[in-house]
Amino acid sequence: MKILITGAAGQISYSLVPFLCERGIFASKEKLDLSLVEIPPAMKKLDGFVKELEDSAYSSVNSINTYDNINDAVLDADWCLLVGSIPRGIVLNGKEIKERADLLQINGSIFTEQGKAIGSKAKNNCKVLVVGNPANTNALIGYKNAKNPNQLWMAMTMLDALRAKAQVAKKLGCHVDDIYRLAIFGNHSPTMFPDLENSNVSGKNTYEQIGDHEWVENNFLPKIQQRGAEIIDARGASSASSAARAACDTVKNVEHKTRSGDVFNAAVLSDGSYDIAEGVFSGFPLISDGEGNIKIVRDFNLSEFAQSKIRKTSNELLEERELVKDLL
Ligand code: NAX
Repeated sequence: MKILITGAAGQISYSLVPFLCERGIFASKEKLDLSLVEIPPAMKKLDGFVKELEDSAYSSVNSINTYDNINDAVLDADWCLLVGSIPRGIVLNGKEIKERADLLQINGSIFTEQGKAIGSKAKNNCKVLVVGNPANTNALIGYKNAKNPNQLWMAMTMLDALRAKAQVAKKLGCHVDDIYRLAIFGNHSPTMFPDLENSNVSGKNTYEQIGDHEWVENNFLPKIQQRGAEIIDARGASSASSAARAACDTVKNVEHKTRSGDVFNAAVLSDGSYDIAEGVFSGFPLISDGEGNIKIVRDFNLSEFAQSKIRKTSNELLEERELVKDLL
């Protein structure tokens, strides 16, 4: 199994790579060939991380190679985890990148190149998870440039789902594992919509058990939508350990059959389900058959409240697509 990870010297990868090396994440029992990609200035830091990985002596790992460009790294890859991107607020050529449009353009050029490399050189059944923000639109750019419809492209919304489950578990005093069918719709941004109305805890409807719409709308929703900012405020850095765990969980959920009656979360190419604009990458409830096939679950009933929130996030995805249309 060849696993490619970009942004490998960054803070998410520092937790993500060790998580992936634990047994039981991938369905295959094959040992892992890790293909770690960084930009040239970060190669020394990456070498330091590789020394630590070697010192961890993982029995699941066959080889570890580092690259300063994706083209050499991606040959025959089974999975590509695209974590590397340019964060908002960075100063490039003396100008601070503050606007979403600028960020989309800069990262767009990264994902154009990465998409082309993955489409032509990775395996035909390669699975790609985009973590680097703006993740949904980066995934769209990568997918369009890959021009290889056999490959599965996704953007990460699992962290939003895990955050939502943690808050529900606190509210209801249940365990996170008892929560089923909790879905994140839309963009991985503050417009994303975590739906509780189709979720259940040990068979009983989650929304009804909470029984407090005011809490759902004015406490839970903003909490999940703004959780990233809350972490940055407290830690002085963005979520890393939890993001790594969510990326690893996404891989595990794609690789293994979804437990009966449940869904998992990622953003995939919209086919227009739930009136989300066709052709954008949107969060949906998904199931996996454990053999590399995932499907959107289409039996969620959405209230007028849910539909209005989903329209908003769908419109934001359309706006983002418009901003990068020259890259598609
Ligand atoms: P870091 O800045 O610590 O690491 C990013 C790494 O990517 C750096 O080492 C950088 O050198 C590298 N990089 C940049 N361009 C590259 C390229 N073209 N090829 C290879 N490597 C490249 O950021 P980190 O905290 O690890 O976050 C990574 C990304 O995840 C950010 O875009 C961040 O916004 C995003 N996140 C996404 C989340 C999600 O749920 N989808 C949640 C967590 C996180 O905020």
